[in-house]
Amino acid sequence: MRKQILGNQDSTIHSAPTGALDVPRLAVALVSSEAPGFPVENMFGAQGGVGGKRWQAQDPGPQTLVLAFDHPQRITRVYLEIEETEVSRTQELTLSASRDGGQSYGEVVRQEYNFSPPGTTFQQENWQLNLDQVTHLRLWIKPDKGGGSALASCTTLALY
Ligand SMILES: [Ca+2]
Repeated sequence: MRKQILGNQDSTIHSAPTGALDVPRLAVALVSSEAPGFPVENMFGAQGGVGGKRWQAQDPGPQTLVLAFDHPQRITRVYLEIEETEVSRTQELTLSASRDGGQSYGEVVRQEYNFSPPGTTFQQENWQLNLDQVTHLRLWIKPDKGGGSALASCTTLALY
């Protein structure tokens, strides 16, 4: 049974952005760590933008999120938001896709981004892709290339 409690204000928070794949319904998320109050669901809700609810890692260092889809998906665009208001850091990120049930992955995005608060605090990406038959999507984030104790986080990951 799929149900919604109409009196529950949280019920709208986890609905996907308009037009995006409904990731919570289509996939199982495997995440390397999750801080209390910053669950991975916050990446897939409609509430994004500056100050939006986010996922945040429990521990410093590299983190991996794998989305294992119930059925293979076509993905033509990935939209990502990451906010950092406190620490200057160079973040490394890769996005990889598997078409064979997670046995092997091909890298589709590799990127570095410099956060420099208070000037540069909000990363926004819109990657045009052409992926078919995706069984698993893997996001790897190393929050600080310099090896500092920064925490990985992500405000929005929307798939189209
Ligand atoms: Ca969010």
